[in-house]
Order: sequence, then structure tokens, then C-alpha cells
Amino acid sequence: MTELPSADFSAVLQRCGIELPALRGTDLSVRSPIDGAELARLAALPAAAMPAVIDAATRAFKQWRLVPAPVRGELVRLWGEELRRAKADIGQVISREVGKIVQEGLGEVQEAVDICEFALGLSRQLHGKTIVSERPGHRIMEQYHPLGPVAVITAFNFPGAVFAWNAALALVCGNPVIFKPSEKAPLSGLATFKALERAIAQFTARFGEHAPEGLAQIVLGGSDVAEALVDSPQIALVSATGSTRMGRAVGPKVASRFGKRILELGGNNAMLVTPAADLDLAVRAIVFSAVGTAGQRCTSLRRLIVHRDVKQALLDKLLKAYASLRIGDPLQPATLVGPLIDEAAFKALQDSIAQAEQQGGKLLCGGQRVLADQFPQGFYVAPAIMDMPAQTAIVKHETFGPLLYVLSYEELEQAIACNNDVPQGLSSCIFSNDLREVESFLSAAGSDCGMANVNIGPSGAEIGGAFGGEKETGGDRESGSDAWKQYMRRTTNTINYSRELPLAQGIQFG
Ligand code: UN1
Repeated sequence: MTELPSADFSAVLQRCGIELPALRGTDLSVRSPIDGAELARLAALPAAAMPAVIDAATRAFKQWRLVPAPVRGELVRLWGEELRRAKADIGQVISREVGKIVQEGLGEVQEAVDICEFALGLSRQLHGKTIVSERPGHRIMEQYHPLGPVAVITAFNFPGAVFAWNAALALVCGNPVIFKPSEKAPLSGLATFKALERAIAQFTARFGEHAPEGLAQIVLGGSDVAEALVDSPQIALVSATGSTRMGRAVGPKVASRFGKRILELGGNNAMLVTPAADLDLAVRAIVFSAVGTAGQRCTSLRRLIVHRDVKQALLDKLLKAYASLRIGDPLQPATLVGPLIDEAAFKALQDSIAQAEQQGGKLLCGGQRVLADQFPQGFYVAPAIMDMPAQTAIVKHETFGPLLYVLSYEELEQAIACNNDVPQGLSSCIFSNDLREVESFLSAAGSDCGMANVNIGPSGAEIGGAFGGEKETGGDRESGSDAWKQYMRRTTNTINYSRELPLAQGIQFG
């Protein structure tokens, strides 16, 4: 039997602070989608161990909430520095474990660095409002206080960045975190988490008791471990990223105990291309957003809604671009499209193509498995484009892979209606240089998605904006803007500094 993992990858993991012998077990088999090789076999935490983990976070909260927010900011600053230092190694772990190309593996680590810096700035800006009172000698103000332990449950496709989005904000907001990474990507989760542990060690050396035991914990395991977090009344906020099916299970459970939740679920993101579009720019955006990460981003472009007058011209350019895509080993710097995460993802893609054909679709290119000789256990596909006669049932379904449906329209209103006529509401965009078209798309009667872009694709959002979507995407926001407020509890304080006791609404009592 071959030694797990290969010597060079062992060295990368070690530099990331991952000591495999200590984690070794039989429960979780971690395979690289590049060639199906087993990277590690890890022990899963039994659900019975979860109460102790949750209790440790609860104890840590009591201390951490009292640390001044700008001091808490110092911790995420150190985390950002550690991530920067380890960027190449963590990027490589992500590439090997989930098949991202080198640039996207590095980009994901950068996204984690960026949110640490954002959170550092935020640590001095967690302010509430001062509100004028209707009563003399009174003042109203709001304060934002730490909330409690935060559970972060993530998906395989952003195994490091999504944890960082949540953890960096949770920590500056005064909350401990418990991280449950995807079973398909525990090593990437660990690599990102270990950088945080190193930051905590430095922070503790500097501030002593300020960084309590249990401030940040990682739990490797299955759905029973996730369920323990979802069901525990001690977990103040559950942030979960994944499928709509997962969200449907998690959301009501957290709601039934009146916990808070952030759900980031499926997307079915569209691009409108109007006759006033720069087609060359559109093609570049389509290629990045439809085939980047092999179509496995929740923000990936899945529907192209193009005006019939420019449809053929756009398709000609697009098919040419697709024909030149370099598909293959994601660790090779020239590769643009890596493998799908596993065979199940490949089968789901095949199934969607078959259904789309039954519903009148025509496959214009791709869809077939490639490189099977070189990688019998790796599932590489040629990105597919399908021309659809209408937005049929399968088009309304999120298929997590490089499958782009093309629909045509005549009137802008019809295109906007088509954009909105799916259960998901994450991201969307319009390519147009016509102010009227653009503003209509962004207006109250325009795109109903959490993100609506102009002349850029639906994916690859910066961390500064609030990230998330409407409808079956979950309705919540994370990352930038004021998403931090979800990690805190707001108190409204009315202060009377007069000698009277006037009642609001002019009520006379006694
Ligand atoms: C996801 O796919 O779960 O906007 C997150 C993007 C990335 C994050 C995607 N910044 O595509």
C-alpha cells in the first residue's frame, strides 16, 4: 500500500501546521479530485464529543466578550499575516483537495486575508446610532454587543474563504467560533484554521489571558457533528453554506430554538446580454464565471439570457473561446479548468444534460468526460453550452458544474422576468452600455437577486460588499458592508437625564 500522502504533499501539510499522524483515523477518506488518490484518512469526532466542544466555546465567550473590540481586531490582523505567509501552501492544499486551479487556490487564500483586514478595520467601527428622543432630557442610543458562540458549517467549494468570512467577523464581534468544514475538504479547512491557531498563540503570548481556551475550535466529522451544532441552544448563530436541501433542514431547526442563522444556499445566476453590450467583454466574463472553478461556485454563471439580435454573434465568439479552454491538472499553471469534485458531480451533470435534451435543449459544445485515460479516477469535463427553447424545469435547477444554458429574449422586461423566474436569488448581471437598460435591471422592478452587477460577471465578488441572496438562496448576507451586525446583539438604550418621568406617546398615568 502506498504511503499517504505523497512526500511532497506531506511537507506542504506540515508547513501548514497539519500533523497528520495525530489526525489519522478510518472515518474520513479524503481524496484528491485531480486523480482520485487518497490524500489522508482522518478520524471523525463522534457526536458525543460535541457537548464538551460547545461548553468550551460557551466558557470562552464569557471572557472574549469583555476584550475591547480593537484588541480583538489585533487577533484577526495576526491571522491575516499568517495567511499571507502561508498563502502558497494553503493555496496548494485547496488545489489538491478540491481541484481548484493554482490561481483560484491562491485567490481563495487572498479572500481570507482580505476579510481579516476588513474585520480589523471594523473592530474600531462596531458602532450603533444615537437617536433623538421625543421626550425632554432623554436620549436614545444603540449598542452592539457580542452574541455568543458561532458555528460555521461550510461547503467543499470555498473550503477556506467562507470560514474566514465568518470567523474574522465573529471574532472581532466578540464571539468564539466552531468550524465544521465539509467532509470533502477537511485539509483545506484545517490549513486555514491552523493559521488562526498560530495567530491565537501569538496573541496569547502578547495579551495573556485575553485569548481564552475554546475561542476557535475545528470539528472534523459528519452530519451528526453538524446537527449537534445546529440543535444546541448554546450556539447563538449558525452560519451554513451549501445546498438548498441542506438549508431546508438547518433553517427550521435553528428557528425552532430561536437561534440566529445565516444561510448561503444555491444560486442559479444569470447574465443578460443586450444589443448595447460590448460582446468581447461579455465573452471574457462568461468564460470566467461559467467555467471558473469548473462551474462549482455558488455564484457560477448558469444562464445566459441574450437578445436574439446578438445571440448568434455572441455564440460564435463564445464557442471559439470554449474550444480553446485548457482542461487538465489544476496544479499546472496554464490550466483553466480543473476536475469536478467527484464522480457524483459528474453524474449529476450528465443527468442535467440528458434532461435538458428531453426538454428541447440542444447541446452546442462540451459535456463529455475528458482525460479519462490519464486520470481514470478524476472527473474532468469539457464545459458545456446548451441552447434552450425556454426556461424549462431543468434550467430552474442548480447543477453544480460547467453547464451553461442559453436563452433568448426580445424585450428587456421579458429578460428581467426570466432572470427572476427561478427559485434561487443569489447573483445576476447585465452587459449593456445603455443607461436605461442598466438602471432598469438595477431598479426595484429589476433583478430580484442579492447581487446585481453591470458589465462584470456574477461570480468573483469582492469581500467589501454584503454577500448573499434572496429566495431559496436563504435571504441572509455575510462578508462585507454591515453583515457584521448579524454577529452581534443590538440593545436599544433610552436614558433619562431629567428629573421628570414623561411617558412616550404623551400617555398620562396617574
Ligand atoms: C461560494 O461559491 O460559495 O463571489 C462563494 C465569489 C466568491 C465567493 C463564492 N467570492 O464567487
